[in-house]
Amino acid sequence: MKVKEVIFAGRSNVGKSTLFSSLLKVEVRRGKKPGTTIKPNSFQFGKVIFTDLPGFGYVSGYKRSFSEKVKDFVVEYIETNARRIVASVEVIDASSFLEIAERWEKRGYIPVEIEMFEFLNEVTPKVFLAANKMDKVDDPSVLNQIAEKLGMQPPWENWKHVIYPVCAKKGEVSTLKRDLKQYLLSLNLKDAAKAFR
Ligand SMILES: Nc1nc2c(ncn2[C@@H]2O[C@H](COP(=O)(O)OP(=O)(O)OP(=O)(O)O)[C@@H](O)[C@H]2O)c(=O)[nH]1
Ligand SMILES: [Mg+2]
Repeated sequence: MKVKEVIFAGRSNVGKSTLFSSLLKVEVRRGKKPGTTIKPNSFQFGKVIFTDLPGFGYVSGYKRSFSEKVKDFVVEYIETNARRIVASVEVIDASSFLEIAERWEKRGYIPVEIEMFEFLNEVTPKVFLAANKMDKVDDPSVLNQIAEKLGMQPPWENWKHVIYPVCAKKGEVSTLKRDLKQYLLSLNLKDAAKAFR
């Protein structure tokens, strides 16, 4: 059987690397500043490669043209590896997603994470949306609003198999871990399921 891949993608500083490390038995660099992950971090368990991608969007200390390059790189990486990618995890920062999305929409742009969500749904067979930093969310309607922004009809609970509230920093990732594992098992990727903490 050929090798398969699971990718983690999302805007810079949303906690992709933190989530990656709290789900899997690996340690990748996490950072206080956006732009910590510059190159993809890939780890192979059994027949599955798990890849933590660099974050697109604003990167501290770099020009805008740099973040565009990172986005192009991420898109190209996904397109190049599309045939072996069995799932993608798009990570968002649930505490700032709506504000950033609305700011972009006001300027007449499609927010980059919405664009990415649509792209991932087109190119990869299964998308898990990890709504991270839930410890910073007070408003209980945020998940409904996020669902709506991404084109899903609230209540978000109807999309429990798509939207996973998590707090990577505290290791509160159980539903996402369970379903990602289960999904890989359903593809008969038993070794890969051992990659999880
Ligand atoms: N409050 C809170 N902070 C978090 C959580 N998860 C990650 N962080 C913080 O978010 C910051 C960025 O984390 P990273 O995991 O490096 O983020 P990243 O998305 O990999 O960033 P890039 O590699 O720059 O794209 C760090 O300061 C983390 O401690 C969370 O669940 N809650
Ligand atoms: Mg990172």
